[in-house]
Parts: sequence; C-alpha cells; structure tokens
Amino acid sequence: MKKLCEAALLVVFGSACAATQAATITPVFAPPANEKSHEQIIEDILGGDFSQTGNDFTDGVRTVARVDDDADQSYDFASWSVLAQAVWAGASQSFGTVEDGVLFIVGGDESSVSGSAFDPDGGQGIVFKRFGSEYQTLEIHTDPAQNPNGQDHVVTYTYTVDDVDGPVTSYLLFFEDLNETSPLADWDYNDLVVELRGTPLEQDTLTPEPGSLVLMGAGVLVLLRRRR
Ligand SMILES: [Ca+2]
Ligand SMILES: [Ca+2]
Ligand SMILES: [Ca+2]
Ligand SMILES: [Ca+2]
Repeated sequence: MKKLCEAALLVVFGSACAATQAATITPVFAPPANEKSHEQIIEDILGGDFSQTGNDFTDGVRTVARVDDDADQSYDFASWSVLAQAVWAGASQSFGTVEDGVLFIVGGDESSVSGSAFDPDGGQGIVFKRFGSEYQTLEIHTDPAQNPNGQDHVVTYTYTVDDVDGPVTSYLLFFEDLNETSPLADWDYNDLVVELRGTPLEQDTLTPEPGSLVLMGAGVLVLLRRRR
C-alpha cells in the first residue's frame, strides 16, 4: 500500500495522501562532549558549514535530508558501494550485509577511518549490518525487526552528488552500536558512519502491480472529467 501511495496517489491526489502518512523519525541524542554531532560529521564528509533545518542539514546550497525511518530499512540496488566515513565509539566496528556477512573491518578512528566494499551483483531488499568486535558484539541491522531488541539503531541521510555521468544519490548511514541494556548506550547514532551509493534496479523490475495501474487509470479519469 505504501508503494501505491507514493507512485499513484501522490500523483493523483497530491498532498491529501502525504498528509495521511506521518513521518517516522527516530530521535537522535547529543553525543558526549568529546565526540562529534551529526552536523559536524556531515561537515567533515562534505566540507563547508552546515546547519540544521528541521530534521535536515543545509549549507545554503546543498541539502543533506533525513530519510524517513520507515524507508531506511532495506535497499534495492543493481550494484552498490560503501565507504567508511567516521567512528565515534569505544568499540571496533565492522560492516557488511545480512546475506554476505562481514565485508570489512573499519580501520582508524574518529574522522580518519578506512574500509570499503563494492558489490557488482546487488539485489532486492538488501539489509546492511554493523558487526561488533572485541568486547562489544552487538550486531545491528538497518532493519530494526532483525535487531535483538527490535529497536531502530540506524538513522540515514541522503544527498545528491554531481558525478561526471549525472546526479548520484548518496546515503549516509549513522549507527548506534549499544543496546538499551548497556549503561553506555547514549543513542547518539555516530558510533559508525558509512556512505552508501547504489545503482537503481532496472525500471522493469519495479513495474507497479496490476491493481495499482487500474487505480492510477481511475484517478486519471477522475481528473479528466473534472477538467471538462
Ligand atoms: Ca555548522
Ligand atoms: Ca532507521
Ligand atoms: Ca552511541
Ligand atoms: Ca558515540
């Protein structure tokens, strides 16, 4: 129903549909004084001076927009790549997917980290995952339902990069690496930050279901009649 709402009803009925869909935004708490905030981490990655506007960040030219937490749980990509961007945590961090397990252990610390992966095969419904190491072993998924406690441990932002081949959508995934049973859990969501870019799956694999097409057709008919 959600896809139908986005694909068809938003076109046909405009804001009426959007108004019935409240955004789900997982709250983010301030980090300890010796760690960087989301705004500062975004500035480290993109350069410039960003400031917060609602749930988003902007430097006046570029907008780094918060992704609804109903929409950051899994991804459909023909291929994708990921690059570690920051670690503000005591624990070591590893990154991978549910399907493939650990793809790399993050090296370095704070704003100077290393680690990357490229998957030429992609897939539908890819769930990304942070793995612990050393003393902190919590395995965190972009899909909250797969976390041990069902809590949302990932908040996501998106921005557009002007590549030589045209605009590319980039996602910044911010992980909280401790669960609520730990006295150190602070929900600052800066413990691991990675940047994700993917090539969309071909459009023919995303064709709306027949029922959606019928509804879209009906909506267009209504519009045409009203115009007469
Ligand atoms: Ca700033
Ligand atoms: Ca989330
Ligand atoms: Ca934390
Ligand atoms: Ca932290």
